[in-house]
Amino acid sequence: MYRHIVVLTGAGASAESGLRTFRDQHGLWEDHAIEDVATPEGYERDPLLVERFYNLRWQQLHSDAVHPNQAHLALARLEQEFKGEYLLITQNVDDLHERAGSRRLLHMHGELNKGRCPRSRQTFVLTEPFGPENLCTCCIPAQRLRPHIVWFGEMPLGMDRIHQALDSCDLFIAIGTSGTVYPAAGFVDAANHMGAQTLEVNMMAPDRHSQFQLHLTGAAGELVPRLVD
Ligand code: BJW
Repeated sequence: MYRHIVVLTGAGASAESGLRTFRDQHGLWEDHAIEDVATPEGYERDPLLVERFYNLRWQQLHSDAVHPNQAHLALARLEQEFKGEYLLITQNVDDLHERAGSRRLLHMHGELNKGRCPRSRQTFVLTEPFGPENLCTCCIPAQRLRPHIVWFGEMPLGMDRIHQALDSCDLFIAIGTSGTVYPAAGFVDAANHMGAQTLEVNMMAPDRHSQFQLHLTGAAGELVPRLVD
């Protein structure tokens, strides 16, 4: 029996909730240049363009059409029923894991629902999309909040806690991620190195497929509930 499970989710885990992935056909990077909307330099050049990109996604996330899917619900159930240590690391910036009931989770690439003070790094929950009125309350003069998103070249969040968990896990499961973005793409190597069992759930065989010991091929919404049962 397993004593410590670490789960990593990517955009494929939210695909069946109607949120676009990045690199699949019709993915977000088809319509947007990465260097324009997902780098600090792009934000410096054109903050309004970047805010618009995240505002559209914020609005979609808060539309009536978007709900947690069966994969999110099954992971919340796993967290509740599993007696050992558990950590869900998500690369996703949506809040569908929380809405499904997950609590022991870490958003390593930030959260769509938050803005961050560029000076103090304090975060603020966004109850509406970005605009000039989104100012921090921690500085004088108040600073305009930036998206609480980890862009390319920036340090992902919670890396100490992630490494601690990977160092002692005996099961590592990656769900719906293409394995193209580091450091998340390297977590499977750390888990293998520690002697953990490594399992991938994906619609197809992505970049770091061969690093996993076990593979489940198909839709996360169908496979994750079966895995948890
Ligand atoms: C389904 C499904 C269904 C579909 N069921 N499956 C050269 C070599 C190595 C590294 C680098 C390098 N040059 C630069 C780097 C570093 C860089 C990097 O990795 N670049 C690569 C592109 C080469 N990384 C960084 O800069 C990171 N920071 C960093 O490294 O800091 C230094 C550091 C050093 C040492 C330790 C620690 C840190 C920061 C990365 C920030 C990523 N940010 C983004 C955008 C912001 C968030 C947002 O706007 O939402 O995060 S990029 C984007 O990609 C987003 C995602 O979280 C991330 C991963 O994408 P994901 O989730 O895998 O989605 P897709 O679309 O790629 O894949 C979906 C998958 O689902 C597919 O496989 C489908 O088949 C599958 N799927 N439907 C199951 N129903």
